[in-house]
Amino acid sequence: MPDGTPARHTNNLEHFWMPFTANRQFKAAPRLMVAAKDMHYTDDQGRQILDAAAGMWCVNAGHGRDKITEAIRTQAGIMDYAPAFQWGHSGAFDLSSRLANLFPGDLDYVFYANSGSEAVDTALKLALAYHQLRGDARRTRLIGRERGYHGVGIGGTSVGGISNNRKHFGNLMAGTDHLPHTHNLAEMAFTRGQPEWGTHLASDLERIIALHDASTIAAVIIEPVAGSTGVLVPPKGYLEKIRSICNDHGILLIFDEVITGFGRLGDPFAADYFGIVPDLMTMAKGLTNGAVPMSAIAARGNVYNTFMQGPPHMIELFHGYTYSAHPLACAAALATLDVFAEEDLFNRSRALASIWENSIHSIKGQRNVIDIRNLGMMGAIELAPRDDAPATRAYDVYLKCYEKGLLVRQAGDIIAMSPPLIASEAQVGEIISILGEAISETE
Ligand code: PXG
Repeated sequence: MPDGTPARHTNNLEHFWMPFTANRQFKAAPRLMVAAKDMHYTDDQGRQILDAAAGMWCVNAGHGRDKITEAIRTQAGIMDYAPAFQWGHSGAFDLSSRLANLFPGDLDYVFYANSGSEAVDTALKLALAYHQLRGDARRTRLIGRERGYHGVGIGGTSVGGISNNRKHFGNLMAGTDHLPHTHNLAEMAFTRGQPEWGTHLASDLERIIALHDASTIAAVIIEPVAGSTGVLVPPKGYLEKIRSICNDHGILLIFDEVITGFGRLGDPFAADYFGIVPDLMTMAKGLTNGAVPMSAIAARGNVYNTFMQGPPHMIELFHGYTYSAHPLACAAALATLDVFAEEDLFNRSRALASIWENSIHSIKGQRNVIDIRNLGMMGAIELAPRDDAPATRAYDVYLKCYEKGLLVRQAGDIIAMSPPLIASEAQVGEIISILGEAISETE
């Protein structure tokens, strides 16, 4: 220690309380990464690990992209930080114009936060305030969906639908309800792309509206393709029906595009892919290629303009973060958008998606595989749970993959994947071949 007192703690693995991790299990057999470039991580043993997860769904352009690294380095040397409250810097305005051009429809305004969780809680607050400012203050109810993941803020946890993420945290927000999820193995196992079955489940929104009355509902939040829970692809016509029910009842529709944004489905956003314009859209992850934390909320003109009504000297929205539109994040995001454009990565993603689909479905027939699903460059394989030991089979597959040099994600008994959009055809083949081996070697 600089002041001469002996260190109280040695540098070991004990003190980092790891998020969403079995801390004791991990620390007994750690997996430590030391470098990352393009499609690979390097671990502390010097092994190369093929990244089939884009880190955690975020490194869409692959790791260590020079242009992005250089932009961050340059910005750090020029101006490390600038407040975004009553103050500005050009990066924030440049980025917002670029994003507004990329967004579908009249999603023309951008608010910044630092994580998907903050983006979601911001979007929920915007929905509440929007209705209040319109004089419709009874609209306070927020509707999510079973198995939905909207981050870990109290708002996102409340509209989220993953039981483990909710059950330890008390009552959460009052006045939420949940649509049913759309997963049904009997009806849709091994579907390529969007299932035919399940469109009718959107009508449950009508049931929820009938129960609570439309006049009490502010917004519906939905992942266009549910990611974290293990890739649930929306049935054909489902999202369209949700949009039209929301329209009929004056309810805002929020698309949580934290995973689906920035080319994952071969379009800039899932909203483009499905041809649906939500009222608010959250994004994070791919926005900076994972290089600097940043998230954003896109709002339609009518939402933004609802706030721009009082005297011009008044702050219109009492909300924001110290690091909203952080200069390093703006620089990273601008460079990321350049990389996406220069390499035509969204179209590349679309072209690769059919190869991905054929490749992932080739695993059908392997032991314990009960479903395979895909859309764009997302995919998942569901395994039969072991009797009395749910999630252990997929965890074993996940570990075997790691030992064989492949990073995937595990959610319960599901293996989920989202390779960087720069993956070669050969690397897609390698991902599926290693995963297939790991599955076949797992009891
Ligand atoms: N919304 C969605 C749709 C997400 O997928 C968040 C919000 C929250 O983002 P932050 O940045 O606060 O984590 C997410 C995050 C996984 C996995 O293994 C998924 C996420 C994060 C980490 C792991 O599926 N999604």
